Amino acid sequence: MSSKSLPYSKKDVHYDNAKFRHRSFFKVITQNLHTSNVKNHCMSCSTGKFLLLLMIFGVAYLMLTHTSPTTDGLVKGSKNGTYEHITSGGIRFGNIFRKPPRLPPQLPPDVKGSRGNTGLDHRKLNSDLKWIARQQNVKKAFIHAWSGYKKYAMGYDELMPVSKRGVDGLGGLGATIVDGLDTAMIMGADKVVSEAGLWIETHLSNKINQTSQVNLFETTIRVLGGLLSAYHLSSVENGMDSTHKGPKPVVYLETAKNLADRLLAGFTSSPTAIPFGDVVLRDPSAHPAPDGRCSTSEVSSLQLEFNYLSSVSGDPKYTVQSMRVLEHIKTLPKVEGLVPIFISPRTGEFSGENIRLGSRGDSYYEYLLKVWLQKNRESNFTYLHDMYEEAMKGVRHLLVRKSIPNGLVFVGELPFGADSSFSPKMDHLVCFLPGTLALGATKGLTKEKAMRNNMLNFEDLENLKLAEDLAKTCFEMYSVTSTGLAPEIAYFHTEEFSEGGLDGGNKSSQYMNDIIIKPADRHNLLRPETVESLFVLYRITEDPKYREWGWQIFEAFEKYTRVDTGGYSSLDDVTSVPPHKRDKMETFFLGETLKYLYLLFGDSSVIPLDKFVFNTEAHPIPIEGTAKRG
Ligand code: DMJ
Repeated sequence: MSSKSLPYSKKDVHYDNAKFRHRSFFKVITQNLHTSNVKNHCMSCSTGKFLLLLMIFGVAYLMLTHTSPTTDGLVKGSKNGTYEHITSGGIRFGNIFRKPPRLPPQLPPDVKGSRGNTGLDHRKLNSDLKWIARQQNVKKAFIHAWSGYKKYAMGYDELMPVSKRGVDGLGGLGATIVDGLDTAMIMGADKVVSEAGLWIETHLSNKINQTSQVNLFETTIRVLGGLLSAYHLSSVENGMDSTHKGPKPVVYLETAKNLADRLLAGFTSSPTAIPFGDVVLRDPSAHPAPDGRCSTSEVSSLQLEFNYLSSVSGDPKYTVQSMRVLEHIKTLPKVEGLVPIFISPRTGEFSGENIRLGSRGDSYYEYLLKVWLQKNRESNFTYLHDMYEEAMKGVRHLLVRKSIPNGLVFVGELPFGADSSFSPKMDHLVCFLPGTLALGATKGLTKEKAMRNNMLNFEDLENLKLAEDLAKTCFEMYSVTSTGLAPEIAYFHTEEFSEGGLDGGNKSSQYMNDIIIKPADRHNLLRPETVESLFVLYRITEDPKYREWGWQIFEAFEKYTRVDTGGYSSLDDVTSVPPHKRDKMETFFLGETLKYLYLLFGDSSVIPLDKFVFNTEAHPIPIEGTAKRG
């Protein structure tokens, strides 16, 4: 499915109107001759006939000279090598016809050409239509999530869908609005784009200027990342859509600059290269978190956003400050590339010995790879790839084990450092890793293309294999429970570790004895990591099982987390049916979970992985030199 062509109008899949069906050029002309009013008025006179013929040939000429690929999403422009957007109900392209006519879904050329020849072609056709329809279900879910938020919580950070009110859990910058905006753009949810855009234009700057304390990391990945991605996706200068609803792109950029200028206090207030975690935007000023430490993942997951802002604003200060963190961490001692989950902004040293790829550790590893990719693998940044590769070797050597009795591959923890005991605990957060490993192996190309071009070395192949094994484990963490939804944390049964079984499990799962879910870990926060990895693995391996797994997970979200009056809720216990709703819709459900599902079911040329990196909150940022700058 990597390069299938779908038209910009596949959002109209249910639109069954003959006048929108595909007709050959010949048919268009002949039908026009039969039906045109112009014919009735003009065919009786020869000047009329001449004018009609002139018009037909004029239209034919335009159609032939301006045909566009009907690929969904970004396609390479023919003239200048930049990338233009074509929409699947989402991102559109700037071409001769600004507003293209609404058309029904068209089939990819390979399906079209051979339709009806074999049973296989019919199956392929049905499969394509199935995924188009499933993608629309995700869009509907997004609109349902937004409608609840808009009704009960507009302007607040998050929706509490059961008690039908809003809550400011992230400093009060309307985080759901900004986090969800680029998802709406990608889906072509125009009404949401204009409502969110209007709120940002009218309120966000005031909020930023008046807000007291925010967390540097959360605000950067969700709000700054969301603004920058919205800026890019709405900028016609970037070959993007000029018809997006909402304010001009510069509004997003100016708001992003105002926010980032204040967030910079986190870096400039610290005596070391490691920033303080809490920033008072109003002042602006910054201070360390109460225990004086920062999470390693938090200080090392700011660079994609600040680098991109430097690139589009022309001001290097954002890059300079944020990259100092990674340059500094490069010099610190590590355990086979692995790092403790805390670091001190006062001393610049790691704090404690706890090593894990779950909470507080996760996106450190993700950004080593993605910043290197963002910088187009330039030699100045090779050190990041070296750090990433060493760390992944360390993961394979020190953290990867297999469960018993059925051999699920998982990534455990070293809570007291490498010389102490191994814990078979895996946070759901670790499920970002399969996607990152696969991306690192092929650099965003399909596996098939990377193999054909002889691009995969031993490390890449090992990492790709691990990615596939871990993605299966992450999926089984869902299918082993009675709701079909994963817990926040799972333990794995090994020779050394065994603890009660899993009560409330799915009796038909063969992994009931491999996975242990402790009572305190049974909640589900609508997190994205597994579907994120399924999306990346599908793009890279083109194996349809990842889509099927994603659909199964989406159906479970629909069944157990949907609140009829609007929105979706996190759950208390995924092992009990029906599960009790926690009454919180996290912003990343709109920003990440639904976006990755939508992209998983859609055409692979939308936001291609060799042209964009997703920040850790799923906001796509262009790789330098591959998409035109604004
Ligand atoms: C998101 O805010 C980001 O993905 C972050 O890196 C950690 N996880 C949450 C979603 O689970």
